[in-house]
Amino acid sequence: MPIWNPRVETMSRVDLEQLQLERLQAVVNRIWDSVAFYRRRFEQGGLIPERIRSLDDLRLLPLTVKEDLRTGYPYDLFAVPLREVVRIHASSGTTGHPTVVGYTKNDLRHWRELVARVLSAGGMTKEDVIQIAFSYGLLTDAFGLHQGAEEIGASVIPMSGGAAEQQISIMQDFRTTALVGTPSYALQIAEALEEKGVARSSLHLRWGMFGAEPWSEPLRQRIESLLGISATDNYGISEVMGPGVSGECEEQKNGLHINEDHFLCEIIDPDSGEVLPPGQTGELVITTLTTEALPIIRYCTGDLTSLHLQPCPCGRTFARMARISGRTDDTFVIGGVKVFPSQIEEVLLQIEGIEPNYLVVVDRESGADTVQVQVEVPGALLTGDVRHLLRTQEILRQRLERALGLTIEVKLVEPRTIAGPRERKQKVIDRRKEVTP
Ligand code: DLL
Repeated sequence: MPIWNPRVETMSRVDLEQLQLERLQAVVNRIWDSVAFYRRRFEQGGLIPERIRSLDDLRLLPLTVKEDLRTGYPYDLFAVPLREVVRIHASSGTTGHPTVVGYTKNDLRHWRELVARVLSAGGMTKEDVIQIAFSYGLLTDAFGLHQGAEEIGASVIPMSGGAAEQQISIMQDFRTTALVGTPSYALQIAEALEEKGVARSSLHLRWGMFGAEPWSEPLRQRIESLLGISATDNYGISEVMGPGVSGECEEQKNGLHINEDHFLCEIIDPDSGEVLPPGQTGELVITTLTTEALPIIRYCTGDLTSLHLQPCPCGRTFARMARISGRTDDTFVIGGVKVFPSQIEEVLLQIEGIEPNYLVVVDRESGADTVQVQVEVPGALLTGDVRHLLRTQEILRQRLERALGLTIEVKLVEPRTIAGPRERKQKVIDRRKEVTP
């Protein structure tokens, strides 16, 4: 499989680390000069940019968390004036403040290049017709992948979401060879194909590149066999750019190559903050090395993975990260939209007589993700007037659906039935990982 930028993607680790150090020193100097938030943080820690002399010194720098970006909403953490920003996106999720990401012209140039690398690693070339099945909008997904697909010279179809049948007929008519979207959507499309008895031979599909949410090896196999494609995983997070952070190579499908010349990745113990060695699982922390508009230092992604430095038979020298195995918090992703349990809590707190004792069960049925919110209600409500009970259930459902923008099933349960997870602090059970489709 061709490597998009062989000079960079196969460079020796020694050269790579030298490049990373130079870029790290440059970014630290830049934010010291231009982002008051970081200047304050550095000063509080008695740190000056000159202190960063080796890559190991990275750990002297403070961690940045999502809350910092929210507090700085919308533009406080930007390192350039707005006139230099040519694109603005926002992260998914929260009802309150999303986190805002800005891009300069150079940032967009880099973004295109990095997504091009990931698409090439997934097998795609200028010969392909790539159907982007992410929604075009504020999120980084569709636009990020779209411009990378154009960069490799492919013919790009900005399909967006929609009914699986529409995706299928466009695939047939436009002779789509590659599908790009979330794995759950790909499965829905694949199952619709099977249900409708559409012959696979009526499609020209060869590749699939899926990401933006967790998925498993069995799910990959199922999608591959239903669609008759080779499917790869790709990872990104809007706070540091969006898609294009890392992606699997089609040859190995064993870990996602990180674009390490633009992102410095660490794995930390989420409780102690201690940096963990390669191979150990912990929280992925990313420092951007080239970003101009929103440079970010040691960003705690909340995603659990491990890093692997062993050479890959594909020839790329960039470290690989394991498939994301979970989250440090209870955030979960449905169809590419991130949901924070605090959003559910906010809704419950607004309803009189209801305590925010709840458990979210995320599952997958016939390819579609489902969300059930179990809520403890006073015993008197359960044994009292049935109409009142049903009304409460309906109000909860409507308000949760409005707040989260998702279809929700509400189940009212007796007091203290959710005691276990509550004590464990765990508010979400994600059964999708257990499902072998
Ligand atoms: O989801 C960027 C993206 C778009 C990546 C399209 C890949 C493809 P956010 O909306 O900020 O950005 O959500 C980022 O999604 O912290 C992970 O929890 C989750 N996530 C992204 N990719 C994967 C993946 C985009 N391949 C959050 N596997 C991240 C598991 C993923 N989780």
